[in-house]
Amino acid sequence: MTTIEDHATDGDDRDPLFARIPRRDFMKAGAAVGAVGSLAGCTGLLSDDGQVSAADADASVPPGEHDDYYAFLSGGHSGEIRVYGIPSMRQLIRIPVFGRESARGYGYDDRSSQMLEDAGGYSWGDAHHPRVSQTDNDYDGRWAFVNDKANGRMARIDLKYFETDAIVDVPNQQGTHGACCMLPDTKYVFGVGEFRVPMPNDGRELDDPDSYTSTIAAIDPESMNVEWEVLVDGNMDNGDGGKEGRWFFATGYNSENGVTESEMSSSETDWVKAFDVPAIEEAVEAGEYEEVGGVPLVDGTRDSSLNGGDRPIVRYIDVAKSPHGVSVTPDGKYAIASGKLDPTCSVIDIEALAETNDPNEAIVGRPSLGMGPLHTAYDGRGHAYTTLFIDSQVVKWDIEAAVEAADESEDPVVEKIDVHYNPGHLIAAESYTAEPQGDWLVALNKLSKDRFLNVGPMKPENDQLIYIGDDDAGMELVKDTPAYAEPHDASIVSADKIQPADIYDPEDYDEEFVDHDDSDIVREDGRVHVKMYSQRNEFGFQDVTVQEGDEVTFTVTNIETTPDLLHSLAIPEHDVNIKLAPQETREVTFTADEPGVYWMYCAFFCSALHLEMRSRLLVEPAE
Ligand code: K7E
Ligand code: CUA
Repeated sequence: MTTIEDHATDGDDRDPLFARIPRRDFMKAGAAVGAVGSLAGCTGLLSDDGQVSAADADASVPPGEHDDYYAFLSGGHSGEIRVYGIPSMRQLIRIPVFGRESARGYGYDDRSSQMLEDAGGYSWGDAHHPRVSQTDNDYDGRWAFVNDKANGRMARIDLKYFETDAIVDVPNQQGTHGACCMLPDTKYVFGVGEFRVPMPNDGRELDDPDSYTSTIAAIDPESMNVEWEVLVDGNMDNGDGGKEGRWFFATGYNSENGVTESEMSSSETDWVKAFDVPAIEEAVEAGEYEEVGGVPLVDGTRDSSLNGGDRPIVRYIDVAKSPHGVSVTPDGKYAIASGKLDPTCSVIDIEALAETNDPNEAIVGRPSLGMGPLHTAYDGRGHAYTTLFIDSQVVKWDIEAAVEAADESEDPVVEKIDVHYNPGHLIAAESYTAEPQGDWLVALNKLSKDRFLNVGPMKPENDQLIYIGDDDAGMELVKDTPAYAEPHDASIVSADKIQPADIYDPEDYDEEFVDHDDSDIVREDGRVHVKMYSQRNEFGFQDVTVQEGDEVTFTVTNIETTPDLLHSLAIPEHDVNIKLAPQETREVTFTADEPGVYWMYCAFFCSALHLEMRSRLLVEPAE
């Protein structure tokens, strides 16, 4: 872990070039400068006053060195997750989730294409909120989850292999927007329904918006089954779970039940809904639900009898106009909802919520921060960092000062920094856990405008790295990183908390491992099953002959045990392309409908004889 705390002081006999670099990072920064020669003026590491910026130097991550953190960024309507190293901001890999992706063969082999098919068969999704599973309020490195706002789905990414291994199509939800884990131990993954629609949405009722509904869904992280849902008034937007296993919070911007923009933004207040999860579980246990879409649906509307007694299952908290993000502070004390159309954030005292009958009494602070507050992250030192979409800034503020402020003349704002431009989310290292690291923050800016070379009318977005580790020196903008549309949210996880595998374990998948001696071709009633291994530089069969019209299945294993030695099976003109990492087996099924010769080849450049690694598929004309 690299942090910057103890800045060098006077009497230091080091080269003045490094005077601002903390002692224990001196070697690393020295290496960074050394790597590009001694002309520090050319390195980009000098600040205006001729000093090396400590944060700059520390963020350089020289060639061959590793980052301190993994960052999982959503890809928005690209339907994927991107993995960055922090602080280098290097993109390490992409993980396709809701759409096919040919480099990985995702959506091409039978297993992954069946998964996409079973989840609705859509070719894209809108991935917003990647959240990593936690145990005891800390990242456990097992899974990441991400929502699909476009089609009401939730996906799971297995962090052993950095690949999507489950997608659930959430019943009764059209747009699953907010996503997050029930903490401390990821008992559920919550999907937060945004678009209100008729239930059932089968055309019998179209134009009665008051009867449209939205729900939150509690999904079991192991089985990915939807355990229960709660019906609410108004819509919902973002969500976050408390740290103690009781509360879940969701913002909503359409308490008006409107369908036009002006209807949706007419009311001066909307709600944060606080879900009392154990109370909901008791209601489910007691059978107090209706089964809709195959899942227990609990009535959490304001008029519901379940909201009448001492222990309402959903508390409706009035907050200013159309709030957007909500996140719980690392100590679990507050849920902070951002105003979006109002310059304030609402600070909700979670303990007070449990003790009062009037949920509005739980609002203990309402700092005025600037225009367009959207999302808030934490450094673990009592500060909140909120994006200001309209002001194009990140504002750092003191949480307890905002709570103690007797009136609005007491300003909890510590500092503002310009970002470029129009930030949506921001994320600080481990901000979603009980112990944020407090060093790096990334602002996910929607517009880059002129920050990069012009690439035409569709500009990249701009993910900016900001150093927040020095409260005296203030926030420091360190890096611009162009991003393809469209990162929304991210999770930043210490590198040592994730232990990806180097090669596959055949125990982890159902396909039959095909070793040297297992190569086989089984023919039966117009079906051909080819089992073959792959290794440098050959497939198990030099030729495979089938009949026109045969349904052909290839089961192929990469029997290599050397990490990073991938093969693939690509078949021209059959839309076949499966990726085979070491010890991985995949199956692909297709119809051989055009007679001819097809060179099956390996698409990963695996050795000097890679080009020769090809076999023939011979399709004989039908008689
Ligand atoms: Cu603000 Cu989906 Cu979290 Cu986008 S949401 S920015
Ligand atoms: Cu195997 Cu190229």
